[in-house]
Amino acid sequence: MKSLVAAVLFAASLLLASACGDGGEEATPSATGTAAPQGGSPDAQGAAASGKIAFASSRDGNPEIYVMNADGSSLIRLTDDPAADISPAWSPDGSRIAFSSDRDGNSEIYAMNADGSSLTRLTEDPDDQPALDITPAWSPDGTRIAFASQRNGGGEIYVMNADGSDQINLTNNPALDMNPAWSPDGSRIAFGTNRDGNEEIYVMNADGSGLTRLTDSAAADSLPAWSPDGSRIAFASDRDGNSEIYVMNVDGSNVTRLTNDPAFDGGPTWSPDGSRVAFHSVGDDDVSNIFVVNSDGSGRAPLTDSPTPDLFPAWSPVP
Ligand SMILES: [Ca+2]
Ligand SMILES: [Ca+2]
Ligand SMILES: [Ca+2]
Ligand SMILES: [Ca+2]
Repeated sequence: MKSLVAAVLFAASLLLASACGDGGEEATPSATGTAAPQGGSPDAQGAAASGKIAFASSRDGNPEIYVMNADGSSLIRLTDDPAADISPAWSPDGSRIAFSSDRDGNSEIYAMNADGSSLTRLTEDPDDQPALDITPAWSPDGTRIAFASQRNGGGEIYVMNADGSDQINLTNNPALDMNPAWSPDGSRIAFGTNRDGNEEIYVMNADGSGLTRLTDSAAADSLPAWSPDGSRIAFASDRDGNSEIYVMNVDGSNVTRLTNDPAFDGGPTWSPDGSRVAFHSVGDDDVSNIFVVNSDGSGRAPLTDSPTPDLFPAWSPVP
């Protein structure tokens, strides 16, 4: 079965891996591979950069997890493994980062300290039943981690304790359910699903009940991210011709577009104060970099400028 979950993962891995072949010549060392924002950045317009942003990048040869300051400075690599390490997600206190990696044969969820130490594997599928376990999301109280898994054949949203115990599925639908995102009060989980024929954003209670659809477009609506105050959800959609970042109220109303450009914009993540949204954007050079935009759509600016793809930004919830 060639699922969309797999396609998304493979597409991301391909993006990350695409520059590996020629990454040896021009690739800059990680310490200098990040562009400090220039004059046109949101910082220059008055908003203070705060917190840290984790992301995946293949700038050192294969997909690894990195962290940088929210202004793009002080880049540090956290993982060092030949496997694809992707989809970082912060614990609410900023002390741990969950991510997915296929370093043990098939994609599993792992967690490490925010400095890369104390790595722990949280999921483990039987050898004869390898399944993708991807896109972790930490609950706001730090006790649980939601993720998407194909272990039951389709793609479902699961939740487990933060130590990997008590793994249960919250969705049970032949369609592909993916990319869970917790509401800041922990009561609800938004996610993407193609159960209506194309991808839409849904929300459910944290126990899987109360399922509600938030988007209704013929386009692919995906990758929900809850604003820190709980009032809005950012997401990616190609409803206007190419993938852009949008924001809507949590009941699906009042959709506004934050980006408007030919690039493929995806993977939104909010700053701790809700004033800005970081995302990845694939430009004319087919390389993805991390960008930031003010939450009113102004001040779009790059945070990274790497010849290799940078993807899956995750803004630390700690300012
Ligand atoms: Ca790696
Ligand atoms: Ca797995
Ligand atoms: Ca749709
Ligand atoms: Ca775009």
